[in-house]
Amino acid sequence: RSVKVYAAVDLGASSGRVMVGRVGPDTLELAEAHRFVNRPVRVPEGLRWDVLALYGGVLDGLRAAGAHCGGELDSVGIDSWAVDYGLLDADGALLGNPVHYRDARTEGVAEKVWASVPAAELYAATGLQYAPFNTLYQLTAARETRQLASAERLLLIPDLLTYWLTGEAGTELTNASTTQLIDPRTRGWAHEIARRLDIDLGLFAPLRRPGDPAGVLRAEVLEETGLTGPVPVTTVGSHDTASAVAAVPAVDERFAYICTGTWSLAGLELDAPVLSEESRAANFTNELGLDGTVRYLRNIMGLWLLQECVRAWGNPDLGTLLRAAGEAPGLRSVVDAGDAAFLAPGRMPERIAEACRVSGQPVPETPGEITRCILDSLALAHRRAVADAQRLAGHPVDAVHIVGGGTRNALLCQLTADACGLPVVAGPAEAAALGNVLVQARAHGLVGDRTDMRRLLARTQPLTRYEPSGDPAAWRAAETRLTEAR
Ligand code: LFR
Repeated sequence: RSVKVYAAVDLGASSGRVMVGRVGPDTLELAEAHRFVNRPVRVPEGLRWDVLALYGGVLDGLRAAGAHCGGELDSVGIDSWAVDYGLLDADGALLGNPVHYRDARTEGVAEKVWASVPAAELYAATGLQYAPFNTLYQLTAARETRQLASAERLLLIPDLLTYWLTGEAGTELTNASTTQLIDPRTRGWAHEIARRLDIDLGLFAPLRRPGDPAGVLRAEVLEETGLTGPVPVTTVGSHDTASAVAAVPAVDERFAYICTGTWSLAGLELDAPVLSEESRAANFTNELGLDGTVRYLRNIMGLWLLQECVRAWGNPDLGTLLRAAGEAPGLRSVVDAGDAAFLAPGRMPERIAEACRVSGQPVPETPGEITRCILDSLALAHRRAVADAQRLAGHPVDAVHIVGGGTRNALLCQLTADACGLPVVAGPAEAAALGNVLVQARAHGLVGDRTDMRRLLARTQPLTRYEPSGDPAAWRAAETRLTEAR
């Protein structure tokens, strides 16, 4: 067959999906085989992922994917959000439900870590922006627990699911780079940091890289999904953002990207990390991408702000809400969409109103006004990240690519073009799944290097272009207002 069929398992914070990708020399088609909710559960000990439900969704999805190709899948790849993990005992059994990165256990932990390794030293060695949920802080928070004491293995979420599917344990590098235990210069473990923080790197399985084989589906999995074996599992950029960046359809190197979804991850693809003190102060991260590239980016709260409001409002129609936001006056009030104060779930409309009140701005009242405040604030955060990244890395850009779920939000794309003063190319929406599929196809010799992958995307995927419009002075003024309010 000149066209091969790959299944991409792509797990997001609110839903999981299994997509079927068909790839050939001039073909790149993606179809959704199965989508399921990912609902974190609050139990007395805290906020947890329902990882068995996720695995069940993956199996259902693989069965559905098989229905697209007569049970003959050429390979499977898995990506998910970053930083979280499951612990296994010596028998390989899962010890408890993986803790959600929004769980409160990491509150106040950073100060303890920095008492052993000062924040500046930590940045110079790992290149990761401060986020309370980085695995390093989670492991420090868990230090005294019996669960960690009895653990023999730590598997990041996509690695855990791969282990259940194949029986083989590994640690995928792009996702490992979000633990804050990897040195972005050597692309290997940061042994000295781990030693000083008393973190046992022996818990991690050996590193593997996108494109490496990760085993074959176990006989029981074949039986349960009706697939015809052998079905290889291929290591992809298992951090969803790494897969999404791989699927940015850029035609040259002068681009910035914004991966939009629950988060906005805005930045550049570089050959080497930027580890300056200025970069640390600007809270930029150096995660790893395909082929040893560096994803130099900032985490911005993203559409989480809107998702949480929509949940609080009882799930009104999104189209109607966005129309109301489009009609509401622009740049009336803005909040800092990078502020960790918005990390935890709950009471989001009130928290946004409060942030406007304390910074002396008009308080948005209707859902339309609050939505406009969120989208203006996100666009402003995108503007700052794109400008700061160019300056700090000395890497100028001519265009901003928006990929991921936010590409479906035309108002957000236009506001981002206006705020950045640059053309925005929006699409593909399913970037993580496409990056996942393309890395599998590349491992099987169907596409060439990263540039070939991007060319194939640019040729085959529908993209929308937004030209900057509006008043640049209004965005400058809003930025000043926000800086002064901090
Ligand atoms: C996006 C993402 C971000 C990561 C956050 C938490 O889905 O993977 O890149 O910072 O989730 O894991």
